[in-house]
Amino acid sequence: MDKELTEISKYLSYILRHNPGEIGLKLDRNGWGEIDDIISKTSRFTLSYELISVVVETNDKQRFAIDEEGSKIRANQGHSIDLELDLPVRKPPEFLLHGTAERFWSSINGDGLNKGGRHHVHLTEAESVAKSVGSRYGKPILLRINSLDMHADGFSFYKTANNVWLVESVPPKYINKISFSVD
Ligand code: HQG
Repeated sequence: MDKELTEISKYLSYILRHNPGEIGLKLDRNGWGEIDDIISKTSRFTLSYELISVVVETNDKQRFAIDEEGSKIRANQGHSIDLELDLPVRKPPEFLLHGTAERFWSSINGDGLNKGGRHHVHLTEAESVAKSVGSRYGKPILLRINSLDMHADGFSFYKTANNVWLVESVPPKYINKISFSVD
């Protein structure tokens, strides 16, 4: 992604996930905002429909979705504001992965995975994704989650449009620290 697209992506993440009020934007209860409103209320960049479309399409993690009519946009995941992503409950695979930093391990081993400031704990099927997510906080470690056992025990799993698995929390008994096999 070129630098301007990255800057716009960060800006859209901020207003769609955390602070639409910063530009006086209204999101509906499922997190959708009118693209025309974003364009007219944004002063930091000269946005256009085409530019926003390019940001959405080229985004490295497919962070955003445009609705079927093409008039609204939302963040696929990662919100801190109160909303309902209206995702269907899904049966997870046997295992899912979570990448985190070594320095968090003793706390996670004691308390399990907590959602922190986000709405959910984020899990992935891809080891490479877990590694890069974990690397943001220090030396990465890989956790394998017994997701199918959790599902059998009544935990609800959701999958976002960009293949992130979401769950409210992960108690320690479902977590195993394993080794990376990818470079
Ligand atoms: C850790 C990015 C201590 C947790 C990525 C993580 C992802 C604990 C950190 C998305 C803990 C929270 C989310 C406990 C959890 N004790 N540490 N009990 N429970 N943690 O950023 O999963 O670029 O909120 O392991 O791709 O790292 O934003 O969550 O290290 O999909 O689109 O607390 O963010 O996507 O960190 O990342 P985060 P995450 P975007």
